[in-house]
Amino acid sequence: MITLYTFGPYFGLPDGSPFVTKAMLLLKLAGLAYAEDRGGYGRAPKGKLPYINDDGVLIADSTFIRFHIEKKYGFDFDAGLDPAQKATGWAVERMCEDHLNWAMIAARWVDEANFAKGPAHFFDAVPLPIRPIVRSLVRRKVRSSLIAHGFGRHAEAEAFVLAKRDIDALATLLGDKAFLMGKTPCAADATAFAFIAHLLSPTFNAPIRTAAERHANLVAYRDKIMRLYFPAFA
Ligand SMILES: N[C@@H](CCC(=O)N[C@@H](CS)C(=O)NCC(=O)O)C(=O)O
Repeated sequence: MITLYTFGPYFGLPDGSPFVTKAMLLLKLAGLAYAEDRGGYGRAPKGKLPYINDDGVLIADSTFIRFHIEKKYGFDFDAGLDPAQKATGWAVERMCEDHLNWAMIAARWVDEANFAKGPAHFFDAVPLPIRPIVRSLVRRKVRSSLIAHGFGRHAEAEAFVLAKRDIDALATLLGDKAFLMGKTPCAADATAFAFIAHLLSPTFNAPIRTAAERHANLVAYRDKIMRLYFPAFA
């Protein structure tokens, strides 16, 4: 029995976090049934979601969830790919998770209007007297992490130049293929889908959303994977 710890659906998406969305798709691609639990954040082994509990074994981090699925269930997400395709897939994952993600965090957590429509709602369940305090403490923590990483030190226009490169690279790599590496989804599709779906969320007004919307293939890819694996959100 696998339990996936999640934030829950937000912004018209299966989860408010792209990393949780990625983990959901990995489990679905591997054909593994799982239950969702929205109450695990406080006990997260690495202080972040997602993590899973697989028959008593805790695995934290979406990539380690992938490795766990591959090892325990013998499911090879990259079956049929040649070494260069596997390397490209890995590079795509790192680009989305460790670069493009920061642009998305900035668009959601720094921009006032987007914050109010988006992440501010993560705290709706916090009792009212302390809600604004918790909300602003977490927001300050996120801003500090943007500075610590370095992405948050760029001017908005500079950050956009960098993020647009990522988005354009995703669109170029996908081309007119069904999935990133051809006719079958691979591990990198779980990451790419999660980030493209989050970028395209209509909740947020941001140049990175417009840049993604300009690529018809990215929109069609999001729509197709949503229909296939998350029909309730299609
Ligand atoms: N490397 C991690 C990243 C996970 C991550 O950044 N999760 C964020 C949500 S998008 C989180 O739980 N943040 C809460 C916090 O940092 O307190 C993974 O792949 O699972």
